[in-house]
Amino acid sequence: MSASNAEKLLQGNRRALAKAITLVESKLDRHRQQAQTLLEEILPSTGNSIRVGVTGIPGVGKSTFIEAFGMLLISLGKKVAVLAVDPSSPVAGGSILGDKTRMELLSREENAFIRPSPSEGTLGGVAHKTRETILLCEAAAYDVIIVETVGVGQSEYEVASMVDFFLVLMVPNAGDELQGIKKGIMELADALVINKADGASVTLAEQSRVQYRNAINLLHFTGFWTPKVMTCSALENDNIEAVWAMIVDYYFAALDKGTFVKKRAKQNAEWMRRLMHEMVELRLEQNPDIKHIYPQLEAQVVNGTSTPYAAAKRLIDMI
Ligand SMILES: Nc1nc2c(ncn2[C@@H]2O[C@H](COP(=O)(O)OP(=O)(O)OP(=O)(O)O)[C@@H](O)[C@H]2O)c(=O)[nH]1
Ligand SMILES: [Mg+2]
Repeated sequence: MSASNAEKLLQGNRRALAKAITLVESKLDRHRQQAQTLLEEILPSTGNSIRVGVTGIPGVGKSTFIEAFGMLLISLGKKVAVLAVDPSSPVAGGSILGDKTRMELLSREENAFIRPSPSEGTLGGVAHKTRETILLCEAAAYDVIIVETVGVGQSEYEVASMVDFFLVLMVPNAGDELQGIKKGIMELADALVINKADGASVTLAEQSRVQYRNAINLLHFTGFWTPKVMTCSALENDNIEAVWAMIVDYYFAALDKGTFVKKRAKQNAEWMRRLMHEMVELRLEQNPDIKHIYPQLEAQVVNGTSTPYAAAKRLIDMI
């Protein structure tokens, strides 16, 4: 990418941003180096956004919610980026946000940038280059970055580890209230938002809210923030402002307590660890000696002349 492209990116040019994201997602060696140079160049202009993760089971209303939420932010004069992280699970069948139609209004806004997730998988992770993409969007002066993922598989953990605020969308449900939610998710969430609180579901949504709130109280959170539980209707654009107000509250409280900065620092340390693992895996795959001897060692393991441990150890020692 030429210097002028980096400049255009910093000026908020959308084409330059799209190009930069394509560059960081590229698996070609020479692109990787260019991407690294670009990321270092823009680094001083990053960090100035609120990063919001949005997750929920298929059909909960993520796209509808992000459309309503995004339009609200646009009306407040914010620039909004929407990024998607695909779960590794084939359940979702590839790229989410493929249905840009569900964000019809938002996708037409000059101050909105919607980036679907690349559909192929990456080495050892579901996150593709979402962290790098967040930085690029920040360099292009986006104020709120929404990272969407479908609540199946491991992607929620990935997304929670790269955002400031993690929002879990729920549907109103009766009976065994906690059925639809994985226990771990409750500990990741900064807010549970029960969507579709409209029409005949208003009462049920309210009942769900009380039950989730009670469940959260049982978890005895000790930090400065206890996850909030609220209801909204993305379809009817109801209570969406309250969701934003809650995130703003969190933001200022977290800044004030110093936890905002600490959380990001911890996330960076975790990111470094992940990158190290990714690099080791890449080296293993690209090492010509390993490539050469691998089939032999595998055959030995299969026919019982070598133990899996001994074979793996021999390969690792070749790095
Ligand atoms: N009644 C009601 N329906 C809603 C609401 N939000 C979304 N829906 C409907 O629920 C269905 C699914 O909404 P989506 O926004 O596509 O849900 P999603 O979570 O993005 O679904 P996937 O992309 O498949 O994971 C659509 O028919 C929406 O119109 C809401 O607040 N109230
Ligand atoms: Mg959707």
